[in-house]
Amino acid sequence: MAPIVLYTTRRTPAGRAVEITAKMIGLELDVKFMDLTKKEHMTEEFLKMNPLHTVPTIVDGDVPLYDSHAIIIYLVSKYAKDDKLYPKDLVTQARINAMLHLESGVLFARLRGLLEPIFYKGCAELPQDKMDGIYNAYDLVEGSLQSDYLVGNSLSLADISCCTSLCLLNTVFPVDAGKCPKLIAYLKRLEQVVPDYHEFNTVRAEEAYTFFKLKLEENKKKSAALQ
Ligand SMILES: N[C@@H](CCC(=O)N[C@@H](CS)C(=O)NCC(=O)O)C(=O)O
Repeated sequence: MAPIVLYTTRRTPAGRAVEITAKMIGLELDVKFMDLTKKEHMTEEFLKMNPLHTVPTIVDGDVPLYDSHAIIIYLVSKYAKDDKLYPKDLVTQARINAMLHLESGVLFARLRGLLEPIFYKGCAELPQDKMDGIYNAYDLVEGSLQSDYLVGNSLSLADISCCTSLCLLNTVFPVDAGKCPKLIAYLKRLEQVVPDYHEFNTVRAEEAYTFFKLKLEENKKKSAALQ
């Protein structure tokens, strides 16, 4: 069987969640890194696979699927040897799903709301209300951490999904250890238990941070030159 193809970028948290999930269940992927600045996700061919033009997108056989949360549930349900990452128990699944929605609707959405205008739209500043939204998101995760992991006492898709955005957020906007000690300890724990955390999260988040600083500086110079 040909490996599942993953269209993604090195920096995207959503794509990294798919890479980590595949690694954890021993699934080989044919990873194709795309360049969104060259609009490779807006081609007719890509839009046929994913009309939302987002990465990650996978193609399993001849079936294209998109949205990281949908993809990681699909991969574990279809290919994992056991259900540890997404237990069949419906209450546990509902709790994991709630955290996947937190990742999608709060963590990733607020991260994207801040970074995208800088990466792609020439924005030269970080609006305070958006920064406040990031620190409020940290408080929400702090409050959600009732044990070592987001759901129950073992690593699940909730952690795999949330840690990708959290790692990048924490690199760019460091978590205050005084205000969110559980979150800091949680991220350190995940560094130990998620396979290749350093490569998938730390290194890639640093790459995003470098790009962020470069673009912010470039945008500030352009905006100053216009005044
Ligand atoms: N909810 C989606 C979000 C994916 C997403 O927005 N990815 C960004 C890259 S970080 C993207 O593809 N942006 C291009 C676009 O929206 O046109 C997921 O989890 O897969």
